[in-house]
Amino acid sequence: MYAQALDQKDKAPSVVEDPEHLARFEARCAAEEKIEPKDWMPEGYRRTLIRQISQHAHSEIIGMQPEGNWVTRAPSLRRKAVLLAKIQDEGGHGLYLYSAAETLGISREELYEQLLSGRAKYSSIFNYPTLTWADMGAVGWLVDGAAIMNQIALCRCSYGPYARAMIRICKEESFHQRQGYEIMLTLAKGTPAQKEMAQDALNRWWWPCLMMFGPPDAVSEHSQESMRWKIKRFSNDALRQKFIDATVPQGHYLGLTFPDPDLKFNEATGHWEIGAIDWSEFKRVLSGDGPCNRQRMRHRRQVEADGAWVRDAARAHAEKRAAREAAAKIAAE
Ligand code: BYC
Repeated sequence: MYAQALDQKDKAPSVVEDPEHLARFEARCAAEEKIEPKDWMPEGYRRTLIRQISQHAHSEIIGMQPEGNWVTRAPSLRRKAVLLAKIQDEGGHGLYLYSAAETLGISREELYEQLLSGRAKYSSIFNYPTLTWADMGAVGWLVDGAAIMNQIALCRCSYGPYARAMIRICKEESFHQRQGYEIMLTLAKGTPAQKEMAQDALNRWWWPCLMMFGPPDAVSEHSQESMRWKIKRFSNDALRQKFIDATVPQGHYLGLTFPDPDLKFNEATGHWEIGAIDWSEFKRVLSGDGPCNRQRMRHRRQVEADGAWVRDAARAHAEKRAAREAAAKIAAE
């Protein structure tokens, strides 16, 4: 079912690893040791990390777009300042993550190229539109809420630079989640029209947020290996369930309902149970046919082209400076 969604990636030939190195590496992962950039690592581990960290970085950068849509229309100066700060945080997260990916031996230019050519993915969630101000609440509460659920576990990832980047990112994400919930709370306790706007946002964002955690465990291609290598600590379904259990009571506290007639609490297991997720929608979004995929990439390419002169100027300045320093060194000798 998912094969089609996966066919764009680089299927690099598998590398035969030295069994002694491999055994030592696996033992280090099992012993919860952090793997650092200069340590030996199997090619598959390196590739998996580049794939995941870069997908994560691209998500942060593309994720600025749906929120950027509301900067000029935020309902007050305070809301605008908070939203701007949040979007800047996302940009910062993208930069830490690109730096973490670079420690694995891939250049920033190559990472950008993979995004712009469509070879690298970014999170499915950012291909949905932000139609009303309540979407800023729903994105913070649900999208950042789902992100934290996934990322708290990544703070214990076996790869040191990724794990360390995640610690700071999670602190900021938790502020983002709270600001989103506070917007929802204000709307839910506001006029009937405001409450309706909050309900409509929850209706549209709920299912796509559940898809953020990735395909069901039974078809998750990378989970098993990533969990053995301690890159992932929990399976996609386990994190999805944690998110559902944490979020449903928050929605009920707002006085809102979830767009799922099958949602029910199972007293025996202590978990909320949901109806069937429409995985054909997830597959469609991943294959480039979501509501905003084309718009997001068009905008990203335009921004890249618009910024070319800045990169050229910075490069020319660095070259001039290096030449000046080299000349000064020769003169001093
Ligand atoms: N969207 O074997 P699986 C944020 C792909 S940013 C798109 O389970 P894995 C925020 C997956 O890549 C949130 N693609 O994969 C920013 C793979 O395809 P490839 C982003 C998805 O890697 C701004 C295939 O499906 N967070 O929070 O073991 C504002 C099979 O999946 C998705 C991260 O990136 C998806 N939702 O597990 C607000 C966290 N799900 O690569 C908020 C780091 C799956 O083989 N990433 N795919 O072509 C991860 O934890 C893991 O990569 C995933 C997937 C759980 C997402």
